[in-house]
Amino acid sequence: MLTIAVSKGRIYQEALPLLAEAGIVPSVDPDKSRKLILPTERDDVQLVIIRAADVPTYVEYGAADLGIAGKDVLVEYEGEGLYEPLDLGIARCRLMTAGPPGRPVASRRLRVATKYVNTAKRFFARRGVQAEVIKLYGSMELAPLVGLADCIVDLVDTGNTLRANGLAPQELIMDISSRLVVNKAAMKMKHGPITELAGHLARIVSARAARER
Ligand code: PRT
Ligand code: MG
Repeated sequence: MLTIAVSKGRIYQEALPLLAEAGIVPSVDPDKSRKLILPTERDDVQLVIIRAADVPTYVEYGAADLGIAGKDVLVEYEGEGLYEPLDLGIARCRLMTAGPPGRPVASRRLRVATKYVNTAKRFFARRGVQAEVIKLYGSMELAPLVGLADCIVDLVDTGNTLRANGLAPQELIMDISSRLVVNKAAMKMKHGPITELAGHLARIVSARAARER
């Protein structure tokens, strides 16, 4: 049995057609069911539905053999027990700094609000900027509006969320897409089925990319 960890939101929506092309079709709709383990039409594959940020943990500890996770989550996780064999090219966005347009550079240490604490610290350290990073769990856009922070580090897609809150994108930290991740021990123990699935997904992804060109 192969167990694949996927989060329920936009990654699931975009992963579903990819998985379906590889013959993996859940036999229950997670939006209509409270089940967290979804059997699929392939009796050798099941999905577990978890929070996006928990995917690397499940895969690193071998509770799932494979997972699909955003590069933002993987970079922030800083784990060591994961292979990342394939960029699935889905759930694309950019990890950016953002803040009120035209605000003068803070005279004190820059205060940054984000849920990507490790990534933000590394980004500002690399540029030699003294930053105090404040951990938030959501609604980062609010922080500069109420004086909690000078800027934020968050994901940007259309930019509508920033604009709606009077913020502007500033610097690109990295381009984001979702990746296939694999548990290291499973890669040895279930080498055949995992490389077969990863290979199948890789062919689907490159066929898609060729169509988009
Ligand atoms: O929902 P839950 O709290 O469990 O976790 P989650 O919110 O992290 O899950 P989900 O499904 O919302 O997002 C999971 C993954 O999707 C992220 O880790 C990214 O890899 C990827 N992704 C791609 C995005 C976006 N695009 C995105 N735009 N995740 C979030 N956003 C948010 C962003 O945080 C901001 O609030 O959308 C807003 C910006 O969008 P625009 O279009 O207004 O710029
Ligand atoms: Mg969400």
